[in-house]
Amino acid sequence: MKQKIESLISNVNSFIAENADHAEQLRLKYLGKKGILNDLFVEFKNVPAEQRKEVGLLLNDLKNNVQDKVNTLKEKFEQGKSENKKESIDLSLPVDYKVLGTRHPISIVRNEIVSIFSKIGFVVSEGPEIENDWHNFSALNFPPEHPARDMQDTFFIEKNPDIALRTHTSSVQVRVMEGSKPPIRTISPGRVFRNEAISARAHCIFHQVEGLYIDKDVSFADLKQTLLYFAKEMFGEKTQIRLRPSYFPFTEPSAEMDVSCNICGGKGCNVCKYTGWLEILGCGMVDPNVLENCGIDSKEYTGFAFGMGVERITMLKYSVKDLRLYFENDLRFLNQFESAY
Ligand code: 2NM
Repeated sequence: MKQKIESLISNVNSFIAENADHAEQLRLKYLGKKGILNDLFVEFKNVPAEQRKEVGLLLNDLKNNVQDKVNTLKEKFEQGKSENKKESIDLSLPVDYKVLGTRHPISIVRNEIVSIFSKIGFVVSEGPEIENDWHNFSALNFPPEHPARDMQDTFFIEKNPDIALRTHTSSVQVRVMEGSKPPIRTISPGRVFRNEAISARAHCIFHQVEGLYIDKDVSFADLKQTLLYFAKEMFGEKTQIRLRPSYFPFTEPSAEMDVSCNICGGKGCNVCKYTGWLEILGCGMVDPNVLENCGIDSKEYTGFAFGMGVERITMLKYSVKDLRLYFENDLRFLNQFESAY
């Protein structure tokens, strides 16, 4: 037993701990309820009388050594901890700052358009990007032979002539009209798809925001005032608008809206091609056929609608010269945009 205790003492003295847990493990191993020392004290009862004194002293040595070792180790690790703490609030250390991403310019402008119309009671509606012929064309008064229905202009799914990628977000508004009663005041932002060759000015995927307002006695004057409010909010208080007659299958009468060029202030520059005006959206009074197709009584209700391309407005707002930049995800381009939106 004497030898056993001596070897344990030397184990304890050479014990190495890497952290406070190790020190605690040492304590439990020797001083715990089921620890080595308890076992040894039980064994001690059988030690012959002439050895008791010597073994007893050794046992006490072992106990004290363990106790001392554990105390010193714990003290050491405690101290280490508080030294670490001091370091963690070292105010002279350089900041480990994270580089924040920026919002995509298309999202910034889309959010801004939505927010301008939200302020006058338009609520956002969304719908599927894969649409059937009814919601994308027929309900919107497109005649059966309209060129937009051609494979060359529209992406059809699996050559199924009934299912295609939506070519405008008016399809969302057909769904809104079918599913609710006037008054309707809604705005539909979203991606649309057209089978076009990609260039600096055209892309097969782009973003639209379309608006729709239906109620009793909605007039062209309401349309004009709403769009004037939008133009001033978007391009500045001094902005003027003009409407030119146009044609869309789903509106009658139809118009295209220009805003005064805010780059040259209307004097003429290369952005407005020396006209002083920039075309930004299409609009009109919803054709009574469209209202009827969607289950709205065209004798009781009238409405106006408009649609704009987010890429084009973003180009004007940020002088972006090539549409392809929006899709390339080049950080040198994207990092130039910062916004609260
Ligand atoms: C435009 C131009 C004119 C339009 C029409 C509709 C609907 F669903 F109410 F018939 N939504 N959007 C519309 C009208 C869109 O985009 C150039």
